[in-house]
Amino acid sequence: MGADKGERKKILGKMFRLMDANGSGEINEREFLQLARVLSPEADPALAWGDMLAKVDKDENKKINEKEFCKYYLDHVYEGLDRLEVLKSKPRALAPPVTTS
Ligand SMILES: [Ca+2]
Ligand SMILES: [Ca+2]
Repeated sequence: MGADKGERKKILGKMFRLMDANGSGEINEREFLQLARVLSPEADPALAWGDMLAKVDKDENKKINEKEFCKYYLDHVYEGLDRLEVLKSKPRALAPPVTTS
């Protein structure tokens, strides 16, 4: 992976905004579950969210803000980003299902 830390931070910021579907500045459980269904349909999203909170939610308010998100992924993980990168090319994967009414 050739990206330096500044570049990674930029990518993480984009990821975060992508995950933060309603633009509130925090990722809540609902936003995460929506994303988890797209990224890992085979995994248990509720478990994944618990795991995410345990690792990333430093102030334990059950939401992930950009600072928590970037810090964790800069310090600990990068592998997952390849999967998240997919969303940049398929942003519609995140859109809520179309309701016909
Ligand atoms: Ca949000
Ligand atoms: Ca938090």
